[in-house]
Amino acid sequence: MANPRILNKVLESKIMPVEEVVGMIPNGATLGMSGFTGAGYPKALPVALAKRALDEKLRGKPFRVRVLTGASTGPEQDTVMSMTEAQSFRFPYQGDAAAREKINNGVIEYQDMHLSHVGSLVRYGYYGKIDFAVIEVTKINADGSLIYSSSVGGNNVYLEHAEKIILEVNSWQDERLEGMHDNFSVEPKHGERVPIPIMRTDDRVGSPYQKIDLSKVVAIIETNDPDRNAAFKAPEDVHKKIAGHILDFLDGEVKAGRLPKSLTPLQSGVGNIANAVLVGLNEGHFENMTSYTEVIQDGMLDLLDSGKLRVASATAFSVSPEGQIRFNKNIDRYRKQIILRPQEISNHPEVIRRLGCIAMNGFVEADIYGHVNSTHIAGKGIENGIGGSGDFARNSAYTIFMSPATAKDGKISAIVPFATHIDHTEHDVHGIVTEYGFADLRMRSPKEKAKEVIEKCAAPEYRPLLWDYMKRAMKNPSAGVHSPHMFSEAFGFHTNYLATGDMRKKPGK
Ligand code: 0RQ
Repeated sequence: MANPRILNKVLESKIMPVEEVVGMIPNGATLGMSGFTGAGYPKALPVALAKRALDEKLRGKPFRVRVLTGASTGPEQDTVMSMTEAQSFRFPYQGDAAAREKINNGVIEYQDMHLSHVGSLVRYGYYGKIDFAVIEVTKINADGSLIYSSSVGGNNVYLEHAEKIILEVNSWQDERLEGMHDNFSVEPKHGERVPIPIMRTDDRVGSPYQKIDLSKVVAIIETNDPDRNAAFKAPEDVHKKIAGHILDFLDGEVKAGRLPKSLTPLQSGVGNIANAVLVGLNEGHFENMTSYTEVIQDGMLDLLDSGKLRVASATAFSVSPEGQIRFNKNIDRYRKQIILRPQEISNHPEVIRRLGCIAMNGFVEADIYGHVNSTHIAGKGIENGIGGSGDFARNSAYTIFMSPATAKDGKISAIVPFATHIDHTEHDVHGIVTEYGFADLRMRSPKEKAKEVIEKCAAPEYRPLLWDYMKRAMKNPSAGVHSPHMFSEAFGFHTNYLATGDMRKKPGK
């Protein structure tokens, strides 16, 4: 029986079982896949690639491919393709435990990249020839144009740039997603770009449909599989306190006349803390807000439901299974309030700067001078990646980073003398928040920032240790005066942790 989601006759004739399609992919191929958070990623071909990698391994033949995506994906892609070592190279973001382990063990090469830069880098050929674009869609129109599914991410770039196209038409995705996407590509060449005409969060500048070169399509795979996003934890006390400090800060900015009562467009990062801040905003008194962000998570749906948020622009959904049910139930209303754009537009510096966004993202560690590490544990192993945090941090009107003050039962302080990896420099960071308070770093010199960060954000048991370092550095002639640092001790917290399992305990003590 004909698939009502595939209305183009030429493309309909290309429907094939996934077992046949996987044979088209040569060892070493580069694939540009859809997918952003656990949304809109291909569900069938990655699993078939993983099986093939195992089969070939048994026969003593290598089979590995290079995988570029929008951002993180779901278990059918990152988990299985990492466990089977089917992916040899991964770009530009991941958030998967199996992928993380293989990356940190050197089995997968990973390049972590600002998400707004992906399009330009791919178009300029830095990743070589893209052999196949593998893109999940909700529907194919009679003219062959595509209706994307629950994410847009880098789809436009991979479809434009790849030699061949494989489409997965997923009947699980709600057909009423039609109309939510706003497809608009940045001019490929540097120097020939024109302004992106987004003046307000809800401006639509492109088309709900994606046109493609139909002659490049080599296969269509039919699927009926759910997106898989993890459920959010209910906000804990620590998260609620962090949210409270942020709300107080924003209140102060409204009172000072620097922000309107509806705030400026919100960008909220991934994870439980970011979601808790959205929950806090829903309980607070700001009204008529908008959001120019990357992902729509449950907290964003709450804000849309309560009417406090008028409109949200993003590139993907990252809703829990419960959130998904709510989304499908109210999709006709959400369609008027939510716009999904390519990640090069959702994260575009020009638009973020024009709108004056309020960026709120999680961090792994921050140092006393306000440098932020979002990505690396003890400066060596990757956690997830920078994602869009850099795009928003550099260009927003307000750049706030948030985290609990400690990790691993207090054995790790998130506030350290010197961050072991720096994703966001002191020049980008306006505020650092933990459950203990909000360090306002605007209008402060490095030494003034250090006082603010230690007093407002560090856990009480770490404050004396941080002051001890800071005071000795200030007296030490070789530590310098502007941003005093003693290189022999700057990573003392980390070397303690590696030696004793606790940043507070020196080896042998
Ligand atoms: O580990 O899962 O084993 O318990 O890191 O930490 O506290 O649950 O916080 O889920 O909000 O994630 C920075 C990772 C925070 C995230 C990060 C361990 C901790 C725990 C997670 P367990 P929490 P969150 C752009 C937004 C970069 C990308 C970004 C992130 C786990 O926010 O990936 O900003 N950000 N994208 O125990 C050792 C430390 C640690 C530590 C935390 N100092 N040392 N382990 N952990 N700090 C826009 C988008 O919308 C995508």
